[in-house]
Amino acid sequence: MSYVDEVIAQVVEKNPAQPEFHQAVKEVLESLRVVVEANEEKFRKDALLERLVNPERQFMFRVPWVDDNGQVQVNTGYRVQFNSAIGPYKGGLRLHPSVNLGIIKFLGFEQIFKNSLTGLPIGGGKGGSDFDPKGKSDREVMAFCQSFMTELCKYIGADTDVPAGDIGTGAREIGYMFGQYKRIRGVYEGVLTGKGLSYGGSLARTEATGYGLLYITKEMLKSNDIDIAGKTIAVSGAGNVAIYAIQKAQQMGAKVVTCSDSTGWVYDPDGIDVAALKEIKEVKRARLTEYKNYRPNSEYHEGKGVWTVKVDIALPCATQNELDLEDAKALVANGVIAVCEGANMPTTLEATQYLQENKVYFVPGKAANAGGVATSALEMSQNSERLSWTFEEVDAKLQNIMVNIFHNLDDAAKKYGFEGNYVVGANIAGFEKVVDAMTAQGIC
Ligand code: NDP
Ligand code: 2IT
Repeated sequence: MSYVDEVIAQVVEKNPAQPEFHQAVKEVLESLRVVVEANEEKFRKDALLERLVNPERQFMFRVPWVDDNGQVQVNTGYRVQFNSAIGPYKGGLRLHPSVNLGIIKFLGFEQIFKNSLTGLPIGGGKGGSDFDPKGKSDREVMAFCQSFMTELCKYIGADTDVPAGDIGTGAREIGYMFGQYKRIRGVYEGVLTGKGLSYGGSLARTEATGYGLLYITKEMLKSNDIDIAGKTIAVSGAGNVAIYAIQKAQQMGAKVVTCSDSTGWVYDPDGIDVAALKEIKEVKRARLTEYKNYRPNSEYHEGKGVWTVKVDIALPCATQNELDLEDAKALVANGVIAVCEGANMPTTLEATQYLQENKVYFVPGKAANAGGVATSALEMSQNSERLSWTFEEVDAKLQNIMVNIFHNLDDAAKKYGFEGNYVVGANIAGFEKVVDAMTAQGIC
């Protein structure tokens, strides 16, 4: 059995009931086959792949908090410190009822290669809890966040591990967590990113993931002689990534006709009204059913359906495995040109393969959504020098980073004979720097 197959089999056997983690490992290791085979003897001797797929450290802890009825609730908290070869652990905190160890491990594993692709000195980590912020009062969210940080603060720090937002963790939650960290540890430091602007946050971090997705999408299309202006786009999700992806797509002259949340989706033939979407999701924290009140010409549908709309470009920006083989077939039948992932692993392995076989340009999340964590790293830099850069300065750096990511992965794909396969390109380009750093640092 080849070394890659051996390690994949080990991961499946040793991590039962963690299908998302298996999926992420399979995608990465399959892509690395060509590099691993060229170095098989050395990598095997050094157990390089075994070290790559085993987190350096993982924490699971009890998070008790009191709800508005005086009832004690108990959630589970997680932080997986996956790989610190190229910098302090860096990655978001997901708050969603579906969170479990396997989900956090898949996200932490992806984060290693994503962070490497940014070219910035950040290692891979991820955390979160099965707490559901939806429908909770501000006081309940604060009680949860304070309890969560009371334990988490023992393991993180500006030079060791720097968490940030993800699904369910936005500016409000980061604020409550930062306050509790400062109170317990007694240090004012950049231990979290995505902070508010009044206490060390970076301009453009809120917009960064969505904007970055569009910067790389535009660059990828340009290098294939396609102009993004005038294209029709389907976006899924209606959260942080989706909102700013829609905004930037519109600024680039494209028309985004859909968005979605966990209960339904919107089709707006005139193009999504970003101001309305922001008010519904960021201010009122309401459902998308409200969108029709702002735009009578739009349609609201219960359930799933974004990928059935005829579009040129699809940008999945909600959650993992939200675009399956059936969706990929519908997109291809409707003539889709490109799929670029705003979310982490939103496309199943079968769907990815089908899209690639049908000549759809496909940019994987670890490259396409890296603008968020890249800008988090820029927030860390600003915190370290105790200065704040302008929006234009941060945005210009972000654009530069996304353009470089595209060319690095495009070049890596070409170098190994996989021209146009951006999945292989991203995994190899991300892997090379991590392997270099791991090898230089000896067996650890
Ligand atoms: P938000 O919580 O702001 O928004 C998530 C959106 O996706 C919401 O519209 C939510 O609907 C929908 N959603 C979440 N879970 C599900 C589900 N199980 N089924 C259907 N819809 C769902 O999160 P973000 O926008 O920050 O994150 C979206 C994706 O982007 C995630 O995969 C995240 O890991 C990834 N990402 C985020 C980055 C960031 O900087 N925030 C950076 C890089 C990647 P509802 O409101 O109904 O829950
Ligand atoms: O998946 C991701 O890259 C994020 N949720 C952002 C992580 C970060 O540290 O900004």
